[in-house]
Amino acid sequence: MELQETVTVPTFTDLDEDAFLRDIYPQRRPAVLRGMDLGPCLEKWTAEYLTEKGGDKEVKIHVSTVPQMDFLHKNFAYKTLPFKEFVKRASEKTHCDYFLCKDESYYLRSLGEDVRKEPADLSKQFPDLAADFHIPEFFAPDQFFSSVFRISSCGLQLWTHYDVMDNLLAQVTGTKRVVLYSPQDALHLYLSGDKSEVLDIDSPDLTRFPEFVKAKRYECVLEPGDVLFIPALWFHNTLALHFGVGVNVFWRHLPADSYDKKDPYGNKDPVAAARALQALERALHTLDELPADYRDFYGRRMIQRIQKRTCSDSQSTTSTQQDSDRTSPSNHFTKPG
Ligand SMILES: O=C(O)CCC(=O)C(=O)O
Repeated sequence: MELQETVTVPTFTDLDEDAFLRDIYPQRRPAVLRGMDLGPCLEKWTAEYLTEKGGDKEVKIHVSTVPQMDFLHKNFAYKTLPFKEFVKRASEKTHCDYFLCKDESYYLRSLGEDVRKEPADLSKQFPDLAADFHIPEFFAPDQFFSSVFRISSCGLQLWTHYDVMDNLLAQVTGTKRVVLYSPQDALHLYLSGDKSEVLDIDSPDLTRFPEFVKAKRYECVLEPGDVLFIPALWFHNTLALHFGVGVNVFWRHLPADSYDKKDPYGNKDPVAAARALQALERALHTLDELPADYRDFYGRRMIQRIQKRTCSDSQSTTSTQQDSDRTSPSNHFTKPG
């Protein structure tokens, strides 16, 4: 694919908490942090060690006949295996024991004890291994949301999606390519909920997804010991270049009550955003009362109003109360119910 602008995510070496909070965090842009103290996991977490220490705990995993996992069309199956058997299979290329085919791919995104209610926490689900991993102290303890094991077969690619919390993705074993897109490119990513419909980001079908070339691609390759800061709402797509073990840590950077309380994954839209989206659905439903040419006209007026009011790269920031009064006879779009 030509034309898509590509940017390398900047790498910062030996940053301490003060430098991160002063120089990186406020930019709200991804950054690779190198040389952090992640603890003994860096030497210890081989497939053999994880197999031995992780034990027989049952884990729910994704298994797929192809390495490119697709959540929208569900080209994978959820299966359960003892942790040590899962690690063995994820670290080998072909399997004697398998579910779907000899060279199937595996992925673990660890879950909480009660998967519907509790976020994943390494210290609860894998206490023996958690002691090996030191979480970078870049946020207050009460902002902590979850720590999630990410273990993948070589070649495993995870679909492009966003999460609603700030995230440090630590690569412990193996290397991983990560491609990111800014939240400001959301309209070029063909979203279905929190996921992009463009599955093959390296060779996209531009007949189906012509706008995708306009999305700026941010890219990095994480080496063992690297930590990628993924600000909330930044889209990311990961590709394991080897058998890979990592941990990611989500933390809340908005006030705690902004988040959906029933969200063990950290990917439900903030409460106010969910309400606004519902209000939009109601507004669209109301437009259905009109003939097509009126729907088209008022739809365009709504788009203009939304752009002016919300997009930081439109003129909205300079729009006056007079503009806003002129474009909207009533203010009901600004106060979703
Ligand atoms: O590293 C991976 O496998 C996926 C990471 C991810 O999606 C995340 O940290 O939110």
